[in-house]
Amino acid sequence: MVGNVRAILIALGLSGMSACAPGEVLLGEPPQGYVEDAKARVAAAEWSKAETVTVALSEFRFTPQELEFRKGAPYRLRIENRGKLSHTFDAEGFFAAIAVQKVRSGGSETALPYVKRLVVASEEATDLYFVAVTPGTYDLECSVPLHDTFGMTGRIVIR
Ligand SMILES: [Cu+2]
Repeated sequence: MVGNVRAILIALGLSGMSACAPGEVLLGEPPQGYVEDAKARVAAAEWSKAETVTVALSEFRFTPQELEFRKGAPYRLRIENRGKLSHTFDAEGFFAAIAVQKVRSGGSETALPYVKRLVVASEEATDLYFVAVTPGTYDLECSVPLHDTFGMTGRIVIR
């Protein structure tokens, strides 16, 4: 991996845990179960009104542990790793329930990606710009081995 790639997107359709740079995420057709008209929803949203929500990753918790979003509203979710270790923001059900405008990390941006998991290195941050689409309650966890056992789990609600 290139040293200046600070956060990593892992796209659906790539094998196993292989990581790739933000520019290599899966684009085009949505994976099964994802929002199919994400592009139109992103285009229709009023991004100047996007609310910023911050979640911190550390050893070994998400702060806050529960995130809540309103259906139809645009957000910038800032995921900050304030810990000493790399952590992931793993919430596939949630990612399938939103329309992503872009992901920004380490100075690079990826437009209209389908995201499965975000990996954030120590003292780095990733911004996820999205519209909340499908109401529901979704599990959040860090998928680094044992981190969930140590308490890195959470919940995301779209109302
Ligand atoms: Cu972790």
